[in-house]
Amino acid sequence: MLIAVTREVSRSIANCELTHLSRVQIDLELARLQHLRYQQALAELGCKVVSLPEQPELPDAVFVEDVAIVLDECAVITRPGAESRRPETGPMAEKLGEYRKLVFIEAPGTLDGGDVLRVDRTLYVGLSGRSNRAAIDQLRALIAPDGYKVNAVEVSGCLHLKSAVSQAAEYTLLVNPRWVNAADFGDLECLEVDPAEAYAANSLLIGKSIIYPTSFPRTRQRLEHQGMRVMAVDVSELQKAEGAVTCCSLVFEQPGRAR
Ligand code: CIR
Repeated sequence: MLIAVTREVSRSIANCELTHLSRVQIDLELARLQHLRYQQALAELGCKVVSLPEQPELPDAVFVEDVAIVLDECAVITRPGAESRRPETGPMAEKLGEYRKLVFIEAPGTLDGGDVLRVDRTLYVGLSGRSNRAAIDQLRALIAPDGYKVNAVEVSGCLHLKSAVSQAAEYTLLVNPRWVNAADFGDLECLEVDPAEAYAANSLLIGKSIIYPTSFPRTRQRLEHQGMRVMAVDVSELQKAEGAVTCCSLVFEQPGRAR
């Protein structure tokens, strides 16, 4: 069974971190409604949604992806690059401890889960404004004994690696080639976003379907043309907080699969 851990949208989301976007007004009620629909999409695709309560004082806490990386063998609790986000990790560690052994990224390492793209037993980790080499080295040491490879990837022009590239099918990545070099991903097939839709490279693969924002119709057409099953969700308000679809959940097998 797949578990999807989510967290309700904070009433303080208007004070979220912003790096590449200008602050515009966020409609909190609409953000919550969109988040609910997103969770319904996860449930429709077979996930058991474990929805955690709002953290009112932590504006970005809805973006749970950034505070942990859940593998079959353990959950890595990150040390987010933005200091304002570090208090999000404790409560998530408590929850994930119910499912996995916990390991931790420590100072001077900084790592956001949004910078980690896992394909089978390879983790591509973005060197971004949020994640550094010290954390990548720690991550490698923590999970190499379980047979994982950790590859650092240069990323520029966007917040996280997964703003630039995400998994759209078993061996296919959706990529914005202006922000990341497709050659860094070996033999994986790369489908490019439509050039008019820079932010369109973030899709959430669940089984053989993808949860995907309604705001990128041109790239969606490309995906559907490749035969991919797209479940479109409107996440306009979360996008104003520089969020996307992967960042609002932590999806993992319960229990972890035996190797
Ligand atoms: C931040 O800047 O940390 C949040 N406002 C957005 C985080 C989005 N996370 C993600 O895409 N993994």
